[in-house]
Amino acid sequence: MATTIYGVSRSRAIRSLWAIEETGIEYTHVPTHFFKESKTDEYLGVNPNGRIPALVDGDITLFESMAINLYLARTYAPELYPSDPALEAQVNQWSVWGISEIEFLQMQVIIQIMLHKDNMNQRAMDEAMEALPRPLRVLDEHLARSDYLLGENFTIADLNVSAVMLLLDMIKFDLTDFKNVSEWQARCYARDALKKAQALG
Ligand SMILES: N[C@@H](CCC(=O)N[C@@H](CS)C(=O)NCC(=O)O)C(=O)O
Repeated sequence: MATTIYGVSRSRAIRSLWAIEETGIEYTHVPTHFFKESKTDEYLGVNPNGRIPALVDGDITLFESMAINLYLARTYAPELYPSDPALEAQVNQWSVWGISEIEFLQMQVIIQIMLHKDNMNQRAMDEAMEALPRPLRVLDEHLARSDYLLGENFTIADLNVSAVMLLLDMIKFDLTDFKNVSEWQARCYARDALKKAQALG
């Protein structure tokens, strides 16, 4: 069965490139850039949103990084995906939390830096930076109890949340007050699969 993943590593596609590297399956990487290449008719046939990442795995075509990652882990990396429904619910909880509580805020800042750099809305940036400690405190307190989000082992929940948070570096958010978060990030970011995904371009 042929597996193809679309997207460049310096984008949100890193999340799914990291996940597919964790599975160890064979796949084809099509380094689709998010400006022009994601708007071709051919690519729009894969992801009608014109965004990266996207995955084609045999008969299945998927967009949305979190959905792709949950599918990849459940199908090809069961060690990263708990079978117990209560733990699976926590995987879903943290994955949704990452995009709704962290990504939403950090994107407010990134949009200003990347798209409006000559006319930045400083107030929007300040408000987002001031709002970030609230979810980060929740994460920090949770990680005081265990090395990873679901306990002692790295799971797709850790990958999904920490991959979202790769962008915190770009906005130079100071994590000094969130020691458990920084230590957990270091554990997650030391994984070989992430390094391989980052090297894909
Ligand atoms: N919610 C989507 C967001 C994907 C997304 O917005 N990707 C950006 C690159 S970081 C993109 O393709 N942008 C092109 C565009 O918005 O036209 C996901 O997580 O997969």
